[in-house]
Amino acid sequence: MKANDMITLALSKGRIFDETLPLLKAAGIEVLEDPETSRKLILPTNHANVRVVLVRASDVPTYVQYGGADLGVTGLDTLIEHGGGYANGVVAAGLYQPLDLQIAKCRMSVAVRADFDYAAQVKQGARLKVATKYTAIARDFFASKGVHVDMVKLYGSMELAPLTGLADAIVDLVSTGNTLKANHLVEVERIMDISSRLVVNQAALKLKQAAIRRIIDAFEAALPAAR
Ligand code: PRT
Ligand code: MG
Repeated sequence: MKANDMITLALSKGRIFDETLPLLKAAGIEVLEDPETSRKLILPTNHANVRVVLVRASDVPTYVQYGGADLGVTGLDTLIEHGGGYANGVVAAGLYQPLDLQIAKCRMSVAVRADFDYAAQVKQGARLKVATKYTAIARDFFASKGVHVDMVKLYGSMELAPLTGLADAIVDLVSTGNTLKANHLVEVERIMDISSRLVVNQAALKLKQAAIRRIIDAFEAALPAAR
């Protein structure tokens, strides 16, 4: 088989891998190794010409944009941050976004300590100290509201920032709300709903049209809206 017949799909371990498996199955593709037990970063499938590469969630758009993978599955949050914000729409050159896969759903929200009067601070025009991993989304959101912010970039455990005085507010993903609750934080604004998207390298789509189309079509047919 020629190397350029190979289809490479980039996934991250955890919820994205787990929730993409049923879609792959609908496309007749089965991953032959379990990423939780295997140390391999390239996983074979039951199709000799389809393989899965495991990358960090935030690296999926990069792999697909630059052709390290033909397709990938990534959260809208990660996709927007990769594109530098949503003020100009969700764009990244060479990245085709054919499908909302409706998996790994959550929302991007603003949260504060239960004893912090967010509404009053915003109304007074106070400068807010905001801690987040999602600086582009947070910047665009507060700019659209005309709220001035000092941004503190964090890489994890955002919930700790308001509890330690590092920030007034956080911008983070919320699913059940249990993490906020456990840390005495309350959600004060919902910025956007988040789900995972299929992303495709535009050049690969042209070169491997038939094989990639087959996967996109099978994923699409397996989505809840199509049923
Ligand atoms: O974890 P790592 O640093 O390796 O990377 P990552 O966090 O980018 O990857 P991963 O696998 O954790 O998340 C991948 C994608 O899943 C994200 O980009 C989102 O699009 C989506 N997703 C869906 C979530 C959640 N739900 C979610 N609840 N990502 C993270 N969370 C976290 C959230 O940040 C918070 O800490 O879970 C906590 C809140 O959950 P609840 O249920 O307590 O509200
Ligand atoms: Mg995570």
